[in-house]
Amino acid sequence: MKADVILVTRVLERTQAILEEEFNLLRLYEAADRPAFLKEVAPRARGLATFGPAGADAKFMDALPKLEIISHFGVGVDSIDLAAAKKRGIIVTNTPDVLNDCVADTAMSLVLNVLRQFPQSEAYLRSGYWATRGAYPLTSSLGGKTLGVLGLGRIGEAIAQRAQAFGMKIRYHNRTRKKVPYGYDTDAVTLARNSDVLLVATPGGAETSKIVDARVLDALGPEGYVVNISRGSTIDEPALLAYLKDKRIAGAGLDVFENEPGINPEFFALPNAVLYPHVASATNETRFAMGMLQVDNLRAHFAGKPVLTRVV
Ligand code: NAP
Ligand code: 8YV
Repeated sequence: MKADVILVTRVLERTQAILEEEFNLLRLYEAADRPAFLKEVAPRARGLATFGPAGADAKFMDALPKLEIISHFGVGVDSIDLAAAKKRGIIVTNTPDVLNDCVADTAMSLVLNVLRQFPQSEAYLRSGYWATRGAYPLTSSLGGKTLGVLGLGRIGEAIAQRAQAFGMKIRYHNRTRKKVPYGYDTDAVTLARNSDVLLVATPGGAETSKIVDARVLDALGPEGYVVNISRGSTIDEPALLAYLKDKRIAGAGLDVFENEPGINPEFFALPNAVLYPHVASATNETRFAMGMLQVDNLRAHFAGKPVLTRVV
């Protein structure tokens, strides 16, 4: 008997084919009437496959009394009510590690692009200004600068390794100090004060909400840069916009925003911001690996084995 698993959105073709083959797939994304769909599948839905921001709140879980497992696509589980899942004894899994390299590559490209202004200099060339206005203005080097990693976890460590290869010095702040050869700061403000580039790689959610606020941006100062690959919720966005406009910080490189994908249009007008549409893990290879880990967690659970990457 195939287990009944709700899928919240269509996934990569190869992963979708595997899910179709191995599970009795209940396609929530095809339902015109979502509450009616959930009511109909409630007596048999034992699994839920969630994707990024399309997670599961307590109300969603309450509608599914037979739910045993939520297998999430993505390492960040801030879109899932973990406390509600724990209370119900629902297993939650995520997709860590397989995306570290791609996310760290993306983070380094943001550091490079925001300091060296490569996107802006290319736009300058494409506008024909090279011939009419002369050379593009000088920018900032990476070598010798300090990268402060706020959230030195799996991804933060992969970023630190890459930044060292670019000649950067590393500092970090976590709640728990680690055995690593990097300077430790006891809070985000001190880390920002000691860094040229503040790289945010914490999880999202209530614990880290606006962990980068005006005080942290003040500590970073007019020569400092902020790069965010965590979640939009970790930065006080109105404060960031004001600091970028007034040049109270030098620049920002952002892969994540509040209200994605309908981000605040004020970002579009900022010459000192490099903006990506949440693409840090978005390669075919990595997204397939993430999908397979999501599938493997469902496979393990319904085979009566321990899941591979349990969160709660
Ligand atoms: P991880 O291994 O759990 O690392 C998170 C780090 O943040 C830990 O070192 C943790 O240390 C620290 N941290 C947690 N809460 C903190 C707080 N309140 N203050 C200071 N530090 C805190 O997670 P990961 O696999 O590296 O992933 C990190 C996050 O990156 C994900 O949760 C996700 O939101 C984001 N992400 C984004 C993309 C993207 O596409 N842009 C892709 C993948 C992941 P302590 O517990 O000791 O504090
Ligand atoms: C994905 C992510 O873009 O893993 C995460 O936490 O943010 C990214 O890898 C996301 O899960 C899909 O929207």
